[in-house]
Amino acid sequence: MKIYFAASIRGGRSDVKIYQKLIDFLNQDNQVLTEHIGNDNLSVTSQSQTDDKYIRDRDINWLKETDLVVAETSNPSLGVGYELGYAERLHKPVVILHNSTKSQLSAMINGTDYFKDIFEYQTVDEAIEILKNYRGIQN
Ligand code: 6IA
Repeated sequence: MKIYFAASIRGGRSDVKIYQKLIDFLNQDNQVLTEHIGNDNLSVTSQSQTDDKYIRDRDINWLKETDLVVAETSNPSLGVGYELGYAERLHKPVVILHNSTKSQLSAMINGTDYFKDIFEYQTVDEAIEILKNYRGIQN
């Protein structure tokens, strides 16, 4: 299945190693459309607004074609919040992984009935276990 993995980019890259491990796990039996999120060298500096428009439109097209959205929300990110709202509008299944020792999940996400699969985790192994047990993911 196609998976749209969403996580912080300009919101901050301190958890990139965690994103990498989650993407590697998901990619074993699925196709992660947004592998670049786990790339340690991804530049977060804007080139131009045209580039940003290209990125935004490409990401929304991937969101439209995906079977599932997996969002890591521990590092707050405007882009991830936007993607989650868009995924709700498209009625895409969404799994949210959150470590609340790092931040408190926004009320706008936690308080949205559509997001019923919000999972708390602390270690990457725990997060992978959650994904393994999620009925909508092939493994
Ligand atoms: O507000 P943020 O940058 O933290 O938003 C992160 C979310 O928006 C991710 O889940 C991505 O799907 C999407 N996103 C934001 N920037 C990019 C990007 N280019 N490439 C792909 N998806 C992105 C990053 C380089 C750019 C900052 C020059």
